[in-house]
Amino acid sequence: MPTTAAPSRPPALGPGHGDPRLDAIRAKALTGERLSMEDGRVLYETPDIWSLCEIADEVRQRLNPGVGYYNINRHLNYSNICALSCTFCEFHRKKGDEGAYTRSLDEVRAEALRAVESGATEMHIVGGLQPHLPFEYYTDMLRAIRESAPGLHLKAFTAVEIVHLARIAKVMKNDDRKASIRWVLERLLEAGLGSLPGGGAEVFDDRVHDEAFKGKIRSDVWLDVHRVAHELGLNTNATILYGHIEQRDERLVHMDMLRSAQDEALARLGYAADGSGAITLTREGVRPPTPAMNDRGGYFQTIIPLPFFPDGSALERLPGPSGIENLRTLAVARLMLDNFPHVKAFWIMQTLAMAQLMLQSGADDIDGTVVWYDITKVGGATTHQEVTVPDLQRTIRDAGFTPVERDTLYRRVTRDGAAWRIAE
Ligand code: V47
Repeated sequence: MPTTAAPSRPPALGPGHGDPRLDAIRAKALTGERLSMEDGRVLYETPDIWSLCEIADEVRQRLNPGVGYYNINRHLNYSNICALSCTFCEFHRKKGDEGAYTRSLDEVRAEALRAVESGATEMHIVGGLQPHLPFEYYTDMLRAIRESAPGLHLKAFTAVEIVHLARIAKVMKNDDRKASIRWVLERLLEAGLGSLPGGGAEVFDDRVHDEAFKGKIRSDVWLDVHRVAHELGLNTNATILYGHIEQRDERLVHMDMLRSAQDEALARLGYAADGSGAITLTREGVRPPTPAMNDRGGYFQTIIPLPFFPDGSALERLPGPSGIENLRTLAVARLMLDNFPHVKAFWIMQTLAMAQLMLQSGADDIDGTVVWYDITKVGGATTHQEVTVPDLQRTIRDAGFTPVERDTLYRRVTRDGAAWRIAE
């Protein structure tokens, strides 16, 4: 049953009409005490959306005071041919379908050069589970980009694709899944992989999985891919795709599973846990991980809540989440994921206007200049999705924050036109 259009929900309270239940939650969040699932339910139920956003902002200001991050990036979708047919996805095609494509290495190289000319620091590379390509296509693709554009950070392949690669390379062993994943990641690393994007997580729940994305990897496998990446020193991101057939409680379970996995990653980097095993970054004196602090990475950088777009998918009958639900979910994610350094309001899916409100409600990042985003197309299939750097900067400044260009690993970038370097 969709959770996004519940008519019985109480109206939001205006400013000054506080929900007293939020006082205790505020105190916990600001002293670095982990919020419980019950706290999460209160955050989802409260009509006092203003206080919720304010508390999320207080936490965000502690972790990332005063700044709004953006980056200059390019998306490369190397193929939309996919062995799966997930009901929520409008991107996938079968070989021979109208509009099906797979990029050649020459096309990939040309795209990388265009990215460099436009000053991009990152290429975000994802595609369908293409059943007709050999494993070498992927390593050759990374090498081709690295050779033509050595400075570009390659954020590539969701956990779902990594498992697909283990299968097409015929190294997938069900009795030692992590070893198979490591085999793939080591080869991709050697070819130039810089980090993993957060896609493919959807909602970590078997019921939702079987109804909406059967055939995709389940939560345990998705988390294993990110665990192995962290063990190898790679940073990764995480997503949650909400507003379709899942319940709000299932979203909270998803967030809880992510923060447990981040506890493991931070413990490996030397962070001390409290008595319950939790490592919160909001405790007094704790500094969020940054590449400058650690010799190596190996943790989740950011959570990206993705609102479901029904149009063109097999779930077109669903309404999709409302603006308030989007704002609420982002604020809840900031508060529940107390060990994630960053929260991203992905403007392509949220819109720039909504991203401004989100910057004031827990988000510290709005993603990048993008150019072409093929997975969901706000405004129709022909929309060229690009904003200029001044657009992004104005969006952030108008929301009350200092725009800061970052690279993929959240290091500050200084630039002179298309030439850039990491700030000291
Ligand atoms: O995994 C698919 C989602 C994801 C729909 O890591 C949909 O920095 C909404 O993961 N409506 C891909 N969402 C996007 C993604 C991402 C985006 C930006 C930054 C980063 C990062 C990661 O898009 C998929 C899936 O969860 N998706 N179909 C849809 N109809």
